[in-house]
This record gives sequence, C-alpha cells and structure tokens, in this order.
Amino acid sequence: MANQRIGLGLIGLLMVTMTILEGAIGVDYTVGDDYGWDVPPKNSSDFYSIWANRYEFKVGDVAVFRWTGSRKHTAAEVPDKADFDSCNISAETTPLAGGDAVGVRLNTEGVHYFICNIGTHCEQGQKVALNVTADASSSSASKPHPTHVFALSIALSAMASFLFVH
Ligand SMILES: *[C@@H]1O[C@H](CO)[C@@H](O)[C@H](O)[C@H]1NC(C)=O
Ligand SMILES: *[C@@H]1O[C@H](CO)[C@@H](O)[C@H](O)[C@H]1NC(C)=O
Ligand SMILES: *[C@@H]1O[C@H](CO)[C@@H](O)[C@H](O)[C@H]1NC(C)=O
Ligand SMILES: [Cu+2]
Repeated sequence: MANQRIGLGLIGLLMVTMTILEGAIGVDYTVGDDYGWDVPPKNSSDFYSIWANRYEFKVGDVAVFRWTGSRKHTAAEVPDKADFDSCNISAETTPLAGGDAVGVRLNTEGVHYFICNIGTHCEQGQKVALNVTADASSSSASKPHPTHVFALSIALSAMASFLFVH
C-alpha cells in the first residue's frame, strides 16, 4: 500500500514536471491534427494554411508530419516562398519520409515552408507554411496548444506501469 502511494506521488510529480518542461522544450503539433499529412480534401486546397493559422508556433516546437491516406508522402523543407508557391524542391534537399511520422523541430524564427514532393501532392495543396516566432516563455498563450510531449508521455506511462506492477 505504501509503495502504491509513493508511486502515485511520483506520477503526480512527473506530471507537474511535464507541464513545466513543456514550456521549456516546446510543443508537438501534429500537422493537420486528426487529418494528418495527406493531400487535402478536394474542395479545400487551403486546408493546411487554415490549419496553420489556428496556432502560434514558437522556436523549439516540433511539427509532426503523420502520413495518412496513401501514406506515401514526404515532408521537405524548402527555403523560401517562391519555392513553396511553385512546389520547387532543389536537388540538395532530402525529403523526410518513412515510418508512421516524422517530427521536425522548428529551431529558428521565421516562416518554415514544408511540401510533399510525391506526384502532384504539393500542387494539390499538400504544403504548409509555419510562421515561427520567438520562444514560448515571453508569449501570452492566446491560441490553444495541442499538448503532446511524446517522449515524456511515453516515459510517464512506462513509469506508471512499472510502479503498478511492482
Ligand atoms: C467539402 O465538401 C464536403 C462535401 O460536399 C463538405 O461536407 C465540406 O464541408 C466541404 N469543405 C469545405 C472546406 O468547403
Ligand atoms: C528551384 O530551385 C532551384 C534550387 O534552389 C533553383 O535553382 C531554381 O531556379 C528553382 N526553380 C524555380 C522554378 O523556382
Ligand atoms: C509571423 O507572425 C508575426 C507575429 O504574429 C507577424 O508579425 C508576422 O507578420 C508574421 N509573418 C508572416 C510572414 O506571416
Ligand atoms: Cu504527399
């Protein structure tokens, strides 16, 4: 019984720590939320710009591209708006792909442009521009944050099951 109470206390402590760290290490945003990263629905080629406008991205946040639909997608960061508008990817750019998803930490201020370079996905609107502003601590969080700090929540649940088994 005593062990269990200590376990619960530890979990509480971890949750508080998570909340604090979240401010410090940034927020994970799943691009497109539940829709994920796919060619947008036919009648909404501006799907991802609408999505991006709902959030305020800060330096240190992570954009998670979760492959949905055909799942054959990439996330390639292109340097500027011209390349973004024309879906132009240079030979030096290595598009990210594989697994269920990839996460890209937004390390610098400014607009980060991502496209999918498979087929005509980008031309159909599978592209997103993320306006990243200075670090979270100074901001008044006026827009909602989807709160997933993946590594920490995995650690937390591993810890929780460990404690309850023992
Ligand atoms: C797209 O079309 C579907 C079906 O007609 C409709 O339900 C949906 O609201 C439309 N989406 C937009 C963004 O117009
Ligand atoms: C595409 O990008 C390459 C490399 O950055 C550049 O040399 C080329 O001019 C661009 N093409 C267009 C159409 O913007
Ligand atoms: C990015 O966001 C900042 C702060 O909200 C704003 O001042 C700036 O104009 C935005 N830049 C672009 C290219 O939208
Ligand atoms: Cu794609």
